[in-house]
Amino acid sequence: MNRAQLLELQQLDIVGDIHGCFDELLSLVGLLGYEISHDEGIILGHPQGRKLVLAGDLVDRGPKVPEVLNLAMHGQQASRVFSVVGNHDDKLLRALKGKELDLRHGLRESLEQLDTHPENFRVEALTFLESLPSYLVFDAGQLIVSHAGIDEEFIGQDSEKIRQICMYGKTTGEVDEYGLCVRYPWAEDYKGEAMVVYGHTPNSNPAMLNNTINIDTGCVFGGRLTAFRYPEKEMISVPAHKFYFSPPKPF
Ligand SMILES: [Mn+2]
Repeated sequence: MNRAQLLELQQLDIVGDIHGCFDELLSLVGLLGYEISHDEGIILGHPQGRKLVLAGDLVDRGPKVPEVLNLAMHGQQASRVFSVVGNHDDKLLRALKGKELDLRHGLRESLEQLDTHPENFRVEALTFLESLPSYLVFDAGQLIVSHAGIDEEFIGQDSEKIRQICMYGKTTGEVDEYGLCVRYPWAEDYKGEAMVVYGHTPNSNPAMLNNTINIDTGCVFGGRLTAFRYPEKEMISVPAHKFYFSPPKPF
């Protein structure tokens, strides 16, 4: 396994698509019992040693992308926060490397916010985004966190193709009435023993199916930011402080 990482951790709080919603993230981790330095915007620890896992799409669309990146980067260095790559994180990485990309769907907001930060912060952000694994495996293989989900056959492996599926998911080849590629409902086919926690597609409520759970509740679109607590399998969420960005389609 190269960019998929195996960790023996067992007490986790997994948070879906943050998209720059830093204030909601701080409220949520506060409710989860983490000790926070509000001045520095970082997590100092958890009394029970719990770890925070960010399920990708940390950036784009929302108001405080650099703050979310700072918390994730600091947390990674301190082994308190673990993150997987999402399609938006990958796109921002490519933009920071100088690639000309479509600035719609929130990339413009990320770049504008990062522009107000010193050059060394952008370099640190680039290095961090580049380091993100395709997916993470926890609890001796019983729990997988992957931004857009993962097929059972790919668990334990990694490749460029698998990384793309973890970030973007698969599509059916059809286009819906909003002009968007129809996402393949991979969870309907999932029969694995490992629980898969993912995001990528916003829902009004967390969606559980076949030992998978989608915890993207569309915070940046005025929904909620949700954490899935493992192994308790409980959910806790906070409402978005405002409607930050129009969703590509209603959810
Ligand atoms: Mn996504």
